[in-house]
Order: sequence, then structure tokens, then C-alpha cells
Amino acid sequence: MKITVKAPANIAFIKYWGKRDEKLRIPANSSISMNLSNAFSITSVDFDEKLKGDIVKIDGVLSAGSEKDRVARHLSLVRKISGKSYYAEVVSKNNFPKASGIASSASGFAALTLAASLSAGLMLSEKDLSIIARLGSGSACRSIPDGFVEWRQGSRSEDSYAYGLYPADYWNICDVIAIIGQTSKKVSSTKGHTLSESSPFYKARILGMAPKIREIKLALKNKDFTKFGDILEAEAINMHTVMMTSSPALYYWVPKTLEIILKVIEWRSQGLEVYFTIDAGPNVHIICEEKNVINLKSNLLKLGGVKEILINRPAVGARVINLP
Ligand code: 2P0
Repeated sequence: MKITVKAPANIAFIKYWGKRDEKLRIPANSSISMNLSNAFSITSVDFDEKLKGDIVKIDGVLSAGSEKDRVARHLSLVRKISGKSYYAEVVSKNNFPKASGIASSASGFAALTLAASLSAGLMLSEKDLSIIARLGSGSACRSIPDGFVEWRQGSRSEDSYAYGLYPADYWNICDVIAIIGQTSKKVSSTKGHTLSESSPFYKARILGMAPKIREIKLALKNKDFTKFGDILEAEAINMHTVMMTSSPALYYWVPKTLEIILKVIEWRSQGLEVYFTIDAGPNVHIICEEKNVINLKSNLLKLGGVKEILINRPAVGARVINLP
């Protein structure tokens, strides 16, 4: 039965960087994110008794090697849970270019999880879908529930999953992504996570997490944008400090990244309330209230060197978009 699912990418305000259990993808800390309306994967999965092996097509290209193996392992997990042994055909498309530096693993594995489980005849709870998505890629578990999301770290596979804190229409804030990098990253996030503990600042980062998460959740509850922005910006720098001081060091920024960081601070001092966050890549995500999107966009266009601007509002999580 062919099932098609649309799942969003998400931006983390409190980041996932470092794992307690690499294989099970149990994170070293909880994280908080928002699903993105304008960065998503659309994935169909069809388990079919006639197939002689799994077939995976991403953005029109037949997958092979480690990319295909990772998808096939996820399909095997669904086969194991459902008790079905058929192979599957997976066709997935991202609305953002794979090499744009926007991670496709979160939206991709969230969509794959929901589509594969339904195609295999499973009716799973949101919690179980989030757990299974996490096993494919950690950040994917946050793209299952709607809107503003917390992934509680948990201590075992069964209690490490994401749930919705607030629905997508709770707060009119936007993530305006300035795309400056067009190349695939040299060090994958999966490898990057393993290096985090080698930073002398990693322990301090983890120790500071519990109060930081309490504070950002309070700012979210109160819709206190200034407090919210202060925390998310400091958090991005905190994570990148760990990345740049790990061994070997990971520099995801390019000169344009720093230029935009400094501009964001300058614009803020001039009264445009915007804050930056950055993932494992060079692009800058600028968080603002809806009313400031137009001014922010025109400022970014004046800078030069910004290849594309993606404007995202809070979005729902993974959803079926066709029914057979
Ligand atoms: C995040 N990132 O919280 C952080 C911020 C990147 C920087 O989650 O190994 O691709 O597949 O579990 O989910 C990237 O990590 O890693 C990530 P795996 P994933 O969004």
C-alpha cells in the first residue's frame, strides 16, 4: 500500500549535540525546536511483495552506498515491528536543495517513519513514531509532533521522544534562513556528535542545560520574545564553541556566517529585534516576529552573498497527504 507523507525540517532553539548512546541516538540533553513551514520532505513508501530488494530514490536520483543502507536499515526496523518481510520502494523529494546546508535528515526520517509504518499496516502512536524516527536520525523525532516541540532526552529508548509543547498557531514567530552555503558538509552530524565530548567546554555545556531549558520554556509560555531570543542566540554560540574546540575542531561557519551574525547584532541595536541561530552548517537562521520579516528580508538582500532566503512560519508535524 503506497503512502505519501509530508514532514517538516525543524530549527532547534536548544540544540542536540552529543549522545549518551550512539546506536540508539539517546541525546546528552533535551532539546527544544519549531517545525518549519517552508523546508520539508515529501516521501512515499510502498511495501510490495513483488520487489526483490529495497529501492530508494531521493530528489530523482537512485540512492546507493551508505545513504541507501541507512534508509534500508530504517525500513528493516519497520519490517521487524510489523512482522512483514516485503521490500519497499521509497521516493523522497526535498523542497530545498540537498547541498544547501539545510539538514534533510530530520524531515526525511520523520516522513519515512510515518509513511513506512502506515504502508506496513501499523497504526502507531505519536510517541512511538517519534521514537522510531529518532532511531533513524535524532533530530527527526522532533518533526513528528506539531508546532513547538520538546525532545525529552530520557534514559532508555522507550522514554526518549518528542512531544508538542504548543501548536503551530501558538506564536507568530518566523525563521528566516539566509542560505549562503551550497556545498554538502565535510563532517556529517552523526560523526560530529561523537567529537563533542573531546571539547573542554562540553561538560560545562551539559551542566548548564537544565536551567537553560527551564528558562526558554518559561519565555515560550510567556511569549517573551526578548528573553526567548537572548537564550536561543547564546545557545547557538555555546554549541559552536564546543564544535570549534573539539578535537579535531569543527568549523561550520564561513566568513559570510560571521558577517551576518555581526549584522544581526547591529540591526538589533538599531531597533529591529532579530536573533540568530546556526546549525551544523554555514547558513544563518534569523528568528523574528512576523511583523519584522519584510524589513529583515530587505536588509538581507542588501548584503550580497546571500544565495536564497527561505521564510518559515511554525508548522505542523509529519502528515499523510494521500490515502490509497
Ligand atoms: C539540532 N543538529 O538540534 C542540532 C543542531 C545539528 C546542530 O540535530 O546522528 O542529523 O542523525 O542523530 O539529527 C544534527 O544531528 O544527527 C542536529 P543523527 P542529526 O538540530
